Amino acid sequence: MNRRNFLTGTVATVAALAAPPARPLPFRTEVSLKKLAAEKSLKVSTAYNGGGHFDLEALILHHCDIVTPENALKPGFLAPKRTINFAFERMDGTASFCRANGLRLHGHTLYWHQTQPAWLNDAGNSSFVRDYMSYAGQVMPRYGDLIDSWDVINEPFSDRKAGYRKNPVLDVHGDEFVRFLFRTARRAAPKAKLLINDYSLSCGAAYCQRKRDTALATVERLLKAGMSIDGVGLQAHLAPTQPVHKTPLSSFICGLNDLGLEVFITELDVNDIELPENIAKRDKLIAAIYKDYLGAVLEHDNVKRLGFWGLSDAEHWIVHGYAPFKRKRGTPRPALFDDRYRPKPAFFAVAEALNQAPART
Ligand code: 9MR
Repeated sequence: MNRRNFLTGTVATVAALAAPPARPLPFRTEVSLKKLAAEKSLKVSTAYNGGGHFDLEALILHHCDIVTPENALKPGFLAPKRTINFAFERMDGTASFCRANGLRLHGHTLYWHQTQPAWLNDAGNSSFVRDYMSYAGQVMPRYGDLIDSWDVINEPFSDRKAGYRKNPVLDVHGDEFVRFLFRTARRAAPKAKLLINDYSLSCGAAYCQRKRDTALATVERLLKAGMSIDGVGLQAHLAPTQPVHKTPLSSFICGLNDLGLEVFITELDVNDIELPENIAKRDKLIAAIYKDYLGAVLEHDNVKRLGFWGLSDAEHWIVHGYAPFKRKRGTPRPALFDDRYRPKPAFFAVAEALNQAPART
């Protein structure tokens, strides 16, 4: 082999390593959500719980740019007790899958009251600040080459009153705690976009309006106090019982834009509670909910990412996990693909919404 052949061979080998062969999809389709989204300057993400699901990974590669570890980056998962041996195995597996296939990561989450371990949830503890900084310093840089963004704090706002939810740190230390978390995150993940992420921001009911008002007022106050925040994550766990109200949702997104903030749809899915049992009818109604929602959000230039909380019914929290409300008869069908990874009307509705979205900058 001469030098030229050797070099060409090396380049080909490196290229082969960098771009593994496409995986066969469990069904045939040319439509790729990430390609449609790219035409509108949007990225597509999905939650994935890791564990090497071959068919699901093929779907993720075909449709997504970014993976959100569904559970593996939660403090309660990584370090349920004070320890120096964090449970990195599941997350390392997901990171390898992303690294090998050119996918990026969305970090979820640095703080979430619901699964927070006690040792990272007591601001009265004299080692709390040191513990949190050390936790962030161990976890965030480990995936720094892959991370695009972090939910620095997840679900901080109350469902019952204006302001933060009642819990051991937020209720007592409020802004001070949030500013500490963002400072810590900025230090440990300097290249990542840093977000506040929350739910119940899309509906027309009074409690959704209160949360939107609280979110907007809070980020404005934090920005004025000098906190460095890049955007807000809209979870978008939708349900026919909490219909999306386009006008207030749009003015919320515009309000965030006026503050210079980006918006990330982070956890889109549809809970089919109270929809008919007949699958064809149900799927059509689910698809319409996806389409209506995207019709409301995609026209805004500051919406930068379309994120699903799982692509398939085969591994979906509403089907298999704990969901606070769930249909009584018939298995839920919340995702774009069914439990055999076949596209459902919701998938085609999302593709159509992306096609119809106005050109964006
Ligand atoms: O989908 C996640 C499920 O597998 C977990 O059991 C649960 C508790 O850790 O969290 C679910 O994900 C939630 C996300 O982290 C925050 N927003 C609401 C999501 C659905 O409950």
